[in-house]
Amino acid sequence: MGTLLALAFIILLEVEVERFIHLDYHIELDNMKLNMRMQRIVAIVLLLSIFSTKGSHELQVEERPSNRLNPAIYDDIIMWEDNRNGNWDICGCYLSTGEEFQITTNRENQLLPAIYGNIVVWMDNKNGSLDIYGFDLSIEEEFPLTKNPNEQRSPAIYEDIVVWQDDRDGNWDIYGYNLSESREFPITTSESDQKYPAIYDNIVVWQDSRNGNVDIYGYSLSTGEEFPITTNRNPQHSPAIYENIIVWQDNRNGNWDIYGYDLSTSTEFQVLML
Ligand SMILES: [Ca+2]
Ligand SMILES: [Ca+2]
Ligand SMILES: [Ca+2]
Repeated sequence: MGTLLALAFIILLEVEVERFIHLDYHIELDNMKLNMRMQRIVAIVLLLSIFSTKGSHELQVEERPSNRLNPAIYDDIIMWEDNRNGNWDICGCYLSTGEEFQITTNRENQLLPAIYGNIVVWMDNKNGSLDIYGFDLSIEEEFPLTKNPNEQRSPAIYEDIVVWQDDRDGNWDIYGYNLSESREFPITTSESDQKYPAIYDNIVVWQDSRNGNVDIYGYSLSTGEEFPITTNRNPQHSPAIYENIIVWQDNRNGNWDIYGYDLSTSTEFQVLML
């Protein structure tokens, strides 16, 4: 930086010296040379200002590290929530290249991303109550799934179905959205709270307190039927599902264990270390 400034100063001096020496000779030719020198000086000063601005910007980023929470992954893409701009946004990167990108810039908070294929969904506070929004990575376009004035949280996605927990009726229910039909539909509106949905193929599962304690329930998108997975009177929380297996955390033994249920054999089991 200092060297470049010195260079600009030297060129400026050269111009003044030439102006003095050639004052009475070849005035037109010298004026042309002087103009060219002046243009060089302007170009150097402009470059200096650009490098100076870029340098200070990079310094600010280094001085304020951001937090990255709640990752989700599909294929080569990892998504997370990121507060690098002083509020929570949805960011991601390609695992193979490390190239990062940001899909929301709204100053309110965007949180809890989930991803399937080219579609990223999250909960979004831009309208003053948490809503569910989506982003199509293939066309770089954002779209709302629900802007209901009550709260919607915890989205999950499988193929073209998005599910979430929804407070529009004064208690938590599970709602869904069919992306290919642009259609919202209720999955359960049972009284008391249904929360933390997960989805695989045509099965949606969640934690459900309709029996006065928290249980695990499920719903088949193909038959439209709801079914209990466990109604044990102790608490069962936070289900996850892959193929025919549902797993959750279970307090039936007085501490939190992991239990599971096999949909193909209708059997419950405890996940134990062998
Ligand atoms: Ca934001
Ligand atoms: Ca809302
Ligand atoms: Ca409910």
